[in-house]
Amino acid sequence: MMTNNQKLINWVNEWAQLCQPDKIHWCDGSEAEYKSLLDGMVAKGAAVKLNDSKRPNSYYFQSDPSDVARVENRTFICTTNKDDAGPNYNWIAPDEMKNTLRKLYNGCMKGRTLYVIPFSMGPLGSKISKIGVQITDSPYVVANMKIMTRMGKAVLDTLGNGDFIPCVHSVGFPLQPGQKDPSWPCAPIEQKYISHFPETREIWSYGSGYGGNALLGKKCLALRIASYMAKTEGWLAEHMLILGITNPKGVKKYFAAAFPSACGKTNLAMLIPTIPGWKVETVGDDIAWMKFGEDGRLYAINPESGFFGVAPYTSMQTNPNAMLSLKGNSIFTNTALTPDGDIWWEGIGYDAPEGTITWTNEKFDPASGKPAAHPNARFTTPASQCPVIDSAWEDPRGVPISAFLFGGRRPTTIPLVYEAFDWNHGTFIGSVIGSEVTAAAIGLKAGVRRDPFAMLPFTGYNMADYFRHWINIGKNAPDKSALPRIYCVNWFRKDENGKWLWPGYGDNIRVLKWIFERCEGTGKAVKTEIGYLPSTDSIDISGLEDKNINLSLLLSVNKEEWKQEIDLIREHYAQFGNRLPDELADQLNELGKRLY
Ligand code: O2Y
Ligand code: MN
Repeated sequence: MMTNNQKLINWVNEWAQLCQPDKIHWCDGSEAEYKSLLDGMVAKGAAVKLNDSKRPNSYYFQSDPSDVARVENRTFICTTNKDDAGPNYNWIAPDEMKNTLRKLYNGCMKGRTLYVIPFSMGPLGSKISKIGVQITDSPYVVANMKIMTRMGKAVLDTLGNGDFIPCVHSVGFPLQPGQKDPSWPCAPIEQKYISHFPETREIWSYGSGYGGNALLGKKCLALRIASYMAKTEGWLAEHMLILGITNPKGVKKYFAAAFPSACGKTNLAMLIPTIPGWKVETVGDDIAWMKFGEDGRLYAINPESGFFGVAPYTSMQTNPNAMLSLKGNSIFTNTALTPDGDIWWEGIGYDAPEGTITWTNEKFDPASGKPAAHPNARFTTPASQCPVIDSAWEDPRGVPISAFLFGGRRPTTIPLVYEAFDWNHGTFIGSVIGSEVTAAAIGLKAGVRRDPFAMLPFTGYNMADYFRHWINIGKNAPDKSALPRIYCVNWFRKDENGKWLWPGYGDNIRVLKWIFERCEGTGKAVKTEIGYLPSTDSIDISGLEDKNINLSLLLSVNKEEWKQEIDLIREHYAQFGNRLPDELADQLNELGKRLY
């Protein structure tokens, strides 16, 4: 045992008694431990070691076809009162959930090893960081946690006799004596439970070995439990990337940005500017924890130490920095495997070599119409390998945030960029972001799918109370003039023929540049009904390949579309009843008055 923390030792022993593993292993976080776990999985046929001359120290996994993504319908917020979970979450009372799960956990680790993973979300020793301890019976989870968090003995040393956030995980597949272990053990969907107890700061996850269901530091701790703690303690735990942007004079600022899925969040975090002299560097690609510093500014850390990114359509064209981060020391899950021992996926930028194996372990037939990689195939890779990782990415004090960006995929209505009038208006903008979906997306109604602050699956409490928390952060800020400015961005506006109006990718620097200049006090803007918009001459389009950029359309406010938007926002707000903060209802009314 590597600790004298009696509370931790007792907790591990209690769970071991219930789960009945064959062995207990306290993870020290060493390279030797990592290698031995992965080599063990290779020996069992659960993993493939990739060709060292192509991708050194990297491994390939195929999950069970029933266990390929976060399972929102099996994710629960277990607060004492149902209303505290609110209208957007599955709720079961804590005692009832614990009774159900104790029965499932009983003997669930038979034939397996219980791994104890001490981990820190955030740099060790930072005032903003939090320590968790996850128990799991999945060596795959241990290996991924080693990349995604600071993990092992050093964490126990920092913890001493202090408090930790307890995280329980099992794949839910006990082994009878002599029973063969499948390469990806997991439980059937109706036995999967990703359960959060925000009031007691506990996570109990059962039945899935995949991503956000199983790497409990990420969505479960760093967003659902942390957002509840942040509300109670007066800070922010957000589903935001963090980037540093430097102008040609060497002045640097940091922005944090929230987007619903499929908006290119990782691409923006690692953007390569198309305007000479500008530089973008990455602090984080998914989560930001922020607290006020002594100077009254909000300081952000990335609580993670790796990227768990979507592989398909990541390429040297769309995101060279992500591709270069994957040069080695990485884990690939549900991509395709090439005959020469490397990985492949749709949109990687070249054809699959003959003999490529799909994520379902079949020979890939491009004519079959079935993809070789699962659309949610993932890479797990150390953030330190990103060629543009920011020099301050592990600064325990965090980085000072100058601007928040909120976005979504909106073919109509929303201009390329606009600035909020003030904090409450910015909170209003965050509370209504979303992406337009077509009816073809299975199980969804066509229209705008709202994903407030991109936190819909991730607040550990009632979304209306989360809005109230954002209003309160502005109200109680030590220096209101030091609060980040708030922007709405939309790279996805189309013309009447359905053609994208904006090139996106590296050209998004042109929008970031305007935001940078606004924060400096130099960027020009016009006041409109919806916020401050750039004057058309203040977006730098010099050197753009496409000379026909229609900036007037990109920056136009179509009043008829906005009147419809108001009706849609009213419907969205209705679900929160009288828990919706008055300040947001007022924002909507004021917008209406400005437009009618
Ligand atoms: O499918 C999963 O389990 C991964 S979910 C995920 C992973 C990395 C970053 N963001 C997300 C997300 O769902 O927002
Ligand atoms: Mn995410």
